[in-house]
Amino acid sequence: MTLRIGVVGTGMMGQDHVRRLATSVPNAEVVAVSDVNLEQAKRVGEGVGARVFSDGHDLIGDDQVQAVLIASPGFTHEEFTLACLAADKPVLCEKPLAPTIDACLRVLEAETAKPRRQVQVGFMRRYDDGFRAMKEALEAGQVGRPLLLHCRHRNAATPPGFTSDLMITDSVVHDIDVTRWLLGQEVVAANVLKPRPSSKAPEGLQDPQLVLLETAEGALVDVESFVNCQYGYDIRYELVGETGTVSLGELAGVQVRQQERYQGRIPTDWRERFGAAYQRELQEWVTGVLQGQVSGPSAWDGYATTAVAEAAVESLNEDRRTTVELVDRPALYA
Ligand code: ISE
Repeated sequence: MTLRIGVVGTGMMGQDHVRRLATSVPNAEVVAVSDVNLEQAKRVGEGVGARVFSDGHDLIGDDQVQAVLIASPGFTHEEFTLACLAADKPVLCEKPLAPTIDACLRVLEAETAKPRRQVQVGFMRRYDDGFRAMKEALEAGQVGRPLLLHCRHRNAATPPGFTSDLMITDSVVHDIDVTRWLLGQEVVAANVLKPRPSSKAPEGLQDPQLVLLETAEGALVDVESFVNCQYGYDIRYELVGETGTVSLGELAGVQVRQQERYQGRIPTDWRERFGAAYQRELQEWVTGVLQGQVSGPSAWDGYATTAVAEAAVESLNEDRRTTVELVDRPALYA
């Protein structure tokens, strides 16, 4: 059986997903792509023999399309996800589920009217071997009760127009999701500290930031978000428990020791660092949908993460600790 997929958005991530779905995910076929940039959509669509639309709604309504992957800009996610729910089509939506709490709640409302989950959010770190091993070590009791989580999230450079708020809503959202998933606790408060901005960052960008999160059971999480670090894409984690620590391997691949030096590769960006995670994410999504179930990160995860991100942005802009209030978790996401 093959899942016929439509991909909304053919920018950087859309192209990456189309290529992977078309070439290396078993039982997946990309039958349609859409983008407001029609020329780009045509180039991407022609490469895989897909039909091409300029409007994502037309793609979602197309009879050939059985399931939808949304990789368009964040502000369009709500309308396309709601359209997929209205058309009864499973959807994998890139993060964020939607940029505001209210928009996420509208998606929750639409999905909870259904008997089963249909929405998955693209928090791909949950599919990474290293992140999974950290969670397994914690759950096996190897380090005792978790107390602290140190997260480093560095990008080499930002695209034009990147803002201080986006450092949280575009980047730190992943660390918020990992915190909730790894520790199995909601985040209840945020406090953003602002060191001296790097002279290598564009004028006016508060880069780096230190985002402090407090969890419901009192663990503390510090996230360094540094998006113009210059040297590559660098993700590091250390979980500190009562009896030990778990660290995420720093560098993927091999390290060469030679002539009194050692060398290893630092990824260029997240597509390289998390390539295997994206692969597994798509594969599990396709297999699940073909079996009639969607089980990856849920719309609830998307909502909770956006709620924490909103609180953190408020802290960033108002220089104070902010708290997070979530609505009751609907039974669909128990
Ligand atoms: C980017 O949009 C992503 O989603 C990456 O996973 C993240 O690490 C990066 O910081 C974001 O800009």
